[in-house]
Amino acid sequence: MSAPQTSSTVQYAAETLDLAIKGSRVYEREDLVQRLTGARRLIAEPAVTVYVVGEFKQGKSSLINALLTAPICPVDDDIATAVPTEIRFAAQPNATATYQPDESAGRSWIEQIPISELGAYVSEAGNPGNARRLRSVTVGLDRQLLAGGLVLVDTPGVGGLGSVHNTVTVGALPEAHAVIFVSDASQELTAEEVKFLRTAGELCPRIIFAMSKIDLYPQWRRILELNLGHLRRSGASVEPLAISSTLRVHAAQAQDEQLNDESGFPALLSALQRVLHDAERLALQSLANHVLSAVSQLEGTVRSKKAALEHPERVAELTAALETANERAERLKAQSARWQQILVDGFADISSDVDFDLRSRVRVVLAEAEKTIDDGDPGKNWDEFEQWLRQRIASEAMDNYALLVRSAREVGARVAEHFEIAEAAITTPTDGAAASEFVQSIEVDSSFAGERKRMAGGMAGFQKGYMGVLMITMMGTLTSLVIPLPIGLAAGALMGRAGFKDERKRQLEKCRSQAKMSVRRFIDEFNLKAGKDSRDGLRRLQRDMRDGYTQRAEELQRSVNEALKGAQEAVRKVESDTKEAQRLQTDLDSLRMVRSRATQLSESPARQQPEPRAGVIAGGGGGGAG
Ligand SMILES: Nc1nc2c(ncn2[C@@H]2O[C@H](COP(=O)(O)OP(=O)(O)O)[C@@H](O)[C@H]2O)c(=O)[nH]1
Ligand SMILES: [Mg+2]
Repeated sequence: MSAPQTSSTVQYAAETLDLAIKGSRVYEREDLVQRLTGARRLIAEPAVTVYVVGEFKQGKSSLINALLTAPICPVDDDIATAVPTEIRFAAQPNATATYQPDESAGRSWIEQIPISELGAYVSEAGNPGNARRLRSVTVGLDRQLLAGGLVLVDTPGVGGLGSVHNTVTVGALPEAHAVIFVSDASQELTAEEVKFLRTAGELCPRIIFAMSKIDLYPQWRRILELNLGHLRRSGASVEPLAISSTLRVHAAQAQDEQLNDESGFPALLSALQRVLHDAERLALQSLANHVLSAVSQLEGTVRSKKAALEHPERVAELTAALETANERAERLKAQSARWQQILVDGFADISSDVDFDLRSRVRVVLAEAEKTIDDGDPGKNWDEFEQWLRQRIASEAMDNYALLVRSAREVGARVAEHFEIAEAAITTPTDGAAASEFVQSIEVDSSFAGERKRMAGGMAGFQKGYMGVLMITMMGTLTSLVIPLPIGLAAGALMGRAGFKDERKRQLEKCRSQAKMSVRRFIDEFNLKAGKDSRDGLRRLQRDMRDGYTQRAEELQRSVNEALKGAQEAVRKVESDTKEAQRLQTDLDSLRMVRSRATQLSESPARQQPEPRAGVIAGGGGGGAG
């Protein structure tokens, strides 16, 4: 549901978009109308997603409740969150549960649930082991904090960061705007947490580290100091904060401003405001680029019409220049275009790199696993071993996924770069006859191609199109695979050692080789499925990028053709209608006005969000990270 807050900048952007759509309609450019209409989503339904992650019991759910000053997410010593819970704005409070797709039906389904019964759905106590087979729960609340489009996601964190459950969260990170990583002040960050933070930083642009429960641990400043050292050494880039959800709740009850400052929440709220602010700025820039692109194309048509009308004697020259541009646009669409080659080769490379990386990682785990089996007794510590193996594999899979995302982004940026160079050559033909004053007169403002923020073109589309599908299916793989328990030695061991030494040894060897066999089966299966998942994901991604750019190339060609048609028609009108020339000039003036509005939008800082108020306690302000 869309948020009720509309700032004047967003209003201005919406009006600018409407003007551009109107212009495209006048020139019967349904393709541009469609693109611009689609771009409205950027401002109409802002969703700024922030994942709250961390090991289990660190205070993630409490943090969300304290942010909202409402007991939404179940918290208790024994209640753990079992299902990702999404909290977003809704004028009418409501909650819905999304179920995992049915084996037979193959589609996920949704059910309304009473907010008061949330615990029965999202908590480990109410829904043990996620027996209800929920995929996620969404809660809509009419809180001011959420009104700007902020979506908070409470995650399970069951079974550790590198766990199978957590892969669902990891898969979603490339689409998240920020992550709040929660770890309490009872001890330093573990090696696993530091590793997670580093990898998460590769997947998501902004990581906030909230060290929690500072009310409970008087030595929290020292722990924070140590943690900052660990993070510096690991090269993880995070914003550290120290918070206490308990103090925040007390502060809200007592309306105590000073206590609220002590809770560290004002600093957390302003960090969130910055996330919202950046997201809005990116959305406005992206919207402005769409408008600029459409305006440039329309201007090309209008200018060539006008030029032909005013200088009929030089139409041949103009036509020749436009025909060259047309050929270029045709080539840009062809499979032999440079950007297409980069896309195809780039993705082929990623596919083999990612595959190789995964295999190497898994081989290391396999060697570790076999050594563990050789050194121990699989019959005795199989449960722990199994859990260790799953964690190791899931953790390696996460790093492998980070490699995939990083490489795909790099190829995406290179494709965008080459496409834009070619695009600029079409909109500003420069060679041969094209250097004439005619071409000057039809030249669209080339500053557009140069100025454009690359991220807002190719990358924004890429990020949107990218779903964390890989990891979700991977999770299916990992949970469905049951390592068969080897016939234990427990009974034999109970018989005592004396007299049975050889027999015991023989049985132990047998057990070890069975254990190794089942580990290999597990790993083979994992390799097979994970390999297929990443290949499928990459294929989808590549197709989306190819389709997106092909569409842009077609648009461009259509623009050049319209310009060509316009020039030819204009010259047929022998009367050299001054009225027509005037009308075209008016159109050009309108387009220039839309252009300047869009330029202004892409340059202006986004609106200042009104400070969120929780009770009477204002967000914003300093304090917190001592
Ligand atoms: N003293 C104190 N306890 C907290 C704080 N935040 C969370 N807790 C407690 O820590 C436990 C785990 O909290 P929870 O939010 O469920 O953790 P999660 O598993 O990470 O979501 C609960 O017993 C909370 O009451 C805090 O700021 N101060
Ligand atoms: Mg929780």
